[in-house]
Amino acid sequence: MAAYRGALIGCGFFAVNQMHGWRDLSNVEIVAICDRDSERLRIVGDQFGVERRYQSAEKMFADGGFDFVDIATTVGSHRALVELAAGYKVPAICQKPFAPTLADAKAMVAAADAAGIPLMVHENFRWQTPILAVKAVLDSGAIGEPFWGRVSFRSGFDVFSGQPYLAKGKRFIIEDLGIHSLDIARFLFGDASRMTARTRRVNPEIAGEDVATMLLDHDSGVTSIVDVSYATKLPEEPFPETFVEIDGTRGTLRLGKDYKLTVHGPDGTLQSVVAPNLLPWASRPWHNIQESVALIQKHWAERLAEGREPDTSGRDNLKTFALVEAAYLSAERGETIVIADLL
Ligand code: NAD
Ligand code: 89Y
Repeated sequence: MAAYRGALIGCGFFAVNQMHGWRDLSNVEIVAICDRDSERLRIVGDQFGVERRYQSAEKMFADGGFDFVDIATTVGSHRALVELAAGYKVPAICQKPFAPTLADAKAMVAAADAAGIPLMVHENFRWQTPILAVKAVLDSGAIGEPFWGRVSFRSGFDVFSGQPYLAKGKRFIIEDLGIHSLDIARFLFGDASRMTARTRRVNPEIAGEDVATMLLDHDSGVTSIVDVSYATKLPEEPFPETFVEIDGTRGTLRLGKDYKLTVHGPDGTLQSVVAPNLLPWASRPWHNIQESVALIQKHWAERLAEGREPDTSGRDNLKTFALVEAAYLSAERGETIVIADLL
């Protein structure tokens, strides 16, 4: 028997990656799955050979027999499902966006704390191989102290065919994708204290904003720009690559197209390719995201074993989520938002 028996709720578009990631971990076995939709339940159950299948999360928890739950549903159900897990004292992973509002997210962290369970947000972009490579360069001191940075995701990829709900929400790119870019900015430059943002909707066929430009003041002294767009038609489509630019006191770092990393310092210029691995079940161009799913799940299992809080815990994610809220508020009011006022 595996060291950890898991249950997964939400057998949709993205959960298949999570199921593959769990299958690759020798000490984890997914023993039960749940989806309201019987067809999705059947497809994923058959593909991964899971016998215990539920259309009701309540019933699955009542039957029990698992050590953690992986919540892979869309945002509307996250709070209820995390609170359900807390009620049964079952450690939980929750997909991003953590919650519809910061108030919901705070309540979820409080529920997990009261139950004494670990709670991790599946904030996987900081686990991408190229982003880990950027962080390693920063930590090595090769470019000195960073004072300016840019985290940029600009694409014209059709995300709506796989995730049609993305076209319908009042909020789109900041909540869906910018949330990852903001988390990367926190991962690289530390927590931010102030946010100024501007948004636009370019695509007339969707309800929310598809372009956002955000300016952040980090406590470390770094000023960063986080810019995201799904309205950018480039000659070569970079989806889903995040580009990074960092200026430091001793040099510069640039992560560009096709995972090319250039590090320039007092000793010269080093160029390398920090491409993600193409896992056997992965497919281009998603392989960068897919590998980060496997890596964050490994991190979860390690932290469960050590009894330590995961890096992207619910508590940590409140600080990323506050940046999302602040960006919408700033764009709406045309003002700079102080993050501490939200937390
Ligand atoms: P989806 O709509 O394809 O799948 C969600 C599934 O959950 C559906 O099959 C639905 O029937 C089921 N469901 C919803 N509420 C339920 C409930 N209360 N009980 C049981 N089943 C329920 O959505 P998706 O595209 O797979 O996205 C799921 C989540 O993953 C979203 O929050 C999305 O933002 C996130 N996501 C994350 C990444 C990433 O890289 N981290 C990438 C894509 C999507
Ligand atoms: O939902 C989004 C995510 O988290 O990563 C990419 C995505 O699938 C579309 O923007």
